[in-house]
Amino acid sequence: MKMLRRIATILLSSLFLFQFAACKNTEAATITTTAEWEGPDVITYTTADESGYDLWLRYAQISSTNYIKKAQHYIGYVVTPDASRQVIDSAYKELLRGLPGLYGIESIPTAEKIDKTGALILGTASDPTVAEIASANELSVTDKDGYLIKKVTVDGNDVTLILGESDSGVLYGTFKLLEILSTETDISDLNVSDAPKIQWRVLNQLDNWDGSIERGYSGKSIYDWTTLPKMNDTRIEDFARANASVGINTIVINNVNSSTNYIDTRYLNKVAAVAKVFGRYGIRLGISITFDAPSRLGKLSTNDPLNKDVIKWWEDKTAEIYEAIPNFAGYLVKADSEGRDGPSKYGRTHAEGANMFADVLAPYGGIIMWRAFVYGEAANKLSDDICNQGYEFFKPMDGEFKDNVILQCKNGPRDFLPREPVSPLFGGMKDTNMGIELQITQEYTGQDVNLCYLVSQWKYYLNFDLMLDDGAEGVPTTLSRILQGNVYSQANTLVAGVSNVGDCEAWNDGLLSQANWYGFGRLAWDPDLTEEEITETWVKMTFNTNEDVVNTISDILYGSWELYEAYTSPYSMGMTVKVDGHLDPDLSYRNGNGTISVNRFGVGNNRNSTSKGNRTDATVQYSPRLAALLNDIDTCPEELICWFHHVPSKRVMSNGKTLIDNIYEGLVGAPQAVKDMKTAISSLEGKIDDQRLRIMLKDFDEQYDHSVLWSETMIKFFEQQTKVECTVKSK
Ligand code: GCW
Repeated sequence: MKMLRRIATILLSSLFLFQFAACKNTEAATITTTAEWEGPDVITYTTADESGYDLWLRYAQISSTNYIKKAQHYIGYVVTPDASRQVIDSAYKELLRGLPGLYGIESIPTAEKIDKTGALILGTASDPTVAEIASANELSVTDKDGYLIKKVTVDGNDVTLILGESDSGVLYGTFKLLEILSTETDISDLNVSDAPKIQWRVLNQLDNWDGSIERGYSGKSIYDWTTLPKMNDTRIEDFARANASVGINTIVINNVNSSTNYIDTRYLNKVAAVAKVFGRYGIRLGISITFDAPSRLGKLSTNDPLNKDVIKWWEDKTAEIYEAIPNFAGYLVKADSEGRDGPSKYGRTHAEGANMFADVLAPYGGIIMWRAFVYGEAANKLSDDICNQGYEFFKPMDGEFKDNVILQCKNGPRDFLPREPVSPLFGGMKDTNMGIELQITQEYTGQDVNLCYLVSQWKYYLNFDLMLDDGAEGVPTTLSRILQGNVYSQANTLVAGVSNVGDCEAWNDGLLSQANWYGFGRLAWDPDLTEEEITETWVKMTFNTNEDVVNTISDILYGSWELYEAYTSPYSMGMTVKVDGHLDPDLSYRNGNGTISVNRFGVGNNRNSTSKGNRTDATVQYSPRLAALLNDIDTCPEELICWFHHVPSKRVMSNGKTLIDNIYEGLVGAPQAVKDMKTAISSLEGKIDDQRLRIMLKDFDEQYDHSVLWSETMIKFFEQQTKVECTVKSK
C-alpha cells in the first residue's frame, strides 16, 4: 500500500513538473498590452509538492495569468545594477531568481539601460542613472535603510524604480517588490515606501560549537565548525537571504551560554567566513561572549572589568575581530546569570561591566547587548519573588550605561512563559537604551509539539500600555512606542528574537512555526504592523493566494496561542512545565518563588500591594496609574489576573462564568480544538501541496496527544487543589 502511494506521488509530482515546464517561456519578455491583461483570466494555484525549505521565498508562479501579463508589462526586464556593490548584487540576483518563478518563464531579461517600457531599475542616489530619475521625479529616501518603490515614466517608458537610502535599503525594497508580486497586490500605480523603525533587528541563535542548539527543536546547528570556512551547500546563504527578506540586520550566531571558541584566534577565519556571507545581505554578525574570557583564553588572573590588563585584553581581542570581520556588530553578554561569571564577582556593577565593553567597541561603531537576565548570587539580596529581581537589580543603574550599550530585556519579568505582563524595566529605565528579547523558539510555548503563533503574543506585549503619562493626553505609552524611542529618547533601539532555526529540511520543526520566524522579523522592522498584515502576507507567500487557504491557515494561527495558554497556563497563572525540558506538565512546585499557587482559596500569586497576607508588591515597579489598575482585582486585566492576584475560584468573570469554570472549559475543550485545527487543514486538500499538508496533519496528531495529557493532568490538579469538581463536558 505504502509502495503504491509512493509511486502515485512520484507520478503526480512529475505530472506537475511537466505542467510547470510546459508553461515556461524561454523567449525574452514581450511588452504586454492592457487588452491582454483585461481579457478572460485563468487562475491556477501551484500545488506541486514542497519540503518547506524555500520558506516564504518560493516564488511559485503567480496564480492569475492576467496579473502575470500586467506585471510583465510594468516589470518586464531588469536593468543591471552596479554588481561591485555586494548587497545590491544580492538584490539583483534575488530578482533573477524570483521574477522568472513568479512569471513562469525561464529567465528574466536584463539590459544595460532603459530602452523600452517595463524596466526595473534599482540603486541608491549615488548611482548616476538612478539619481537622475529620482531628481527628475523629485524623489528621495532619507530614512536610514529606507526605500521607495515607484512607477515613473522615463522617455515615455514605464519604469519601476527601487530607490534605497543605502544598499541595504535597495535590498529591502527588492524583497518588498517580490512580496507585492507574490501576494498579487495591485501594481498599476506602484508607490510604496518604508523604513525600519528599529535600528538593531537581531536574531539570537542559541547554537553551540558542537552543533547542538540550546532550546532548539529543529535539528542541529546550520554551522558546521569542523568544515567551515568551507561551505558544502548554500544553507548559510539561504539563511541570510531569509533573514534579510524580513529586515533582520544582525545575527548573533551563538548561545548566550557561550564558549570562548568563537573569539579564539584559531577559529576566527571560520567565523569570518560566515560573516562574509551575512555581509552580502546587509547583515552584521555578532558574538555572545563569556565574561571570563580574559582568564580562560588569555590566562589572566582576573576578569575585573576595571582592571587595566583585562581592558587591554578586550581591546586587543576586539581589534583582532574587527580585522577579520570589518562589519562586526558587537558582543552579546549574559553575565551573573545561571552560574556564569559577571561584574558582581569582582565587586563591580553591571553598568561598569557593560561600559568597559562599550568603550572598547565604540571606535568601531560596535554595540554591546547586555542582557538583563540576572540570577543567582548577584540577585541574592533582592526580593524573594524572582519576578521582582530584574527591576530591583537594574533600576538603580538607570542613566549609567553608555550610548552604545543596549540593555536587552526579556519581554516579561520571569522568562518566556505563555503570557506574562510586560517587564516593568521597559517603563522604568528612562535613561537607558532598552531593547527587547523575544523568544521565537518555543521553549515555553509547546516546542516542536504544539502550534503556537507567537505573533499574537508579541502583538499583545507591543500594544501593552505602560501608562507612563498621567493619561490626560490619551496617547498610550505602549511598549512598541518605548522600543522605538518615541517615549524616551534612545541612542540605539533593538528588538532581538531567540531563533527557532535548525538544519532540518524546513528550517523549523513544525511547518507553521516558520510563521514565527517571519513574523518576528516583520515586527522587529515595524512593531506597529498588524497581526493580519503579517499573517496574511506570510500565508500567501508560503502557500498561495487562494482565499480559502489564506483564511483557513490565518485563522488556525490566530487562535493557537490562546489555545495553548488555555491548556497550559490559563490566566497567566505562571510556570507549569517540568524543570527538565520545559515541555510536559509539572504542577508539583507550588507556592514557591515565582511559581504557581493553587489551593482551596483560589488561583494565582498576590503580586500586588493591596492583598492581606503574603504578597510581593510587584506592582510598585510599574507607573502609578498602571499599578493602581493592577492592584485592584476588579480592574486588573483578566488575562493577567492570576499573575497579580490569588483569585477566588468562584469569582465571576466578565463572561458571567466563574474563574474555575472558565479554566475547566479551556482544559476540557482543548483536545477538540486541536482536532478542529486538523480538520480545517484537511479541508485544504488539493488547494495546497500534499507534502506540506501531510506534515501539518501529522503535527496536529502529535499536538492532540499532548493536549490530552495537559488537559487531564491540569483538571486533576485543579480538582485536587481547589476542591471544585470539573463538571464541564467535552462537546
Ligand atoms: O529560560 C532560560 C532557559 C535557558 C536560557 C536562559 C537564558 C540560553 O531555560 O536555556 O539559556 O533562559 O535566556 O539565558
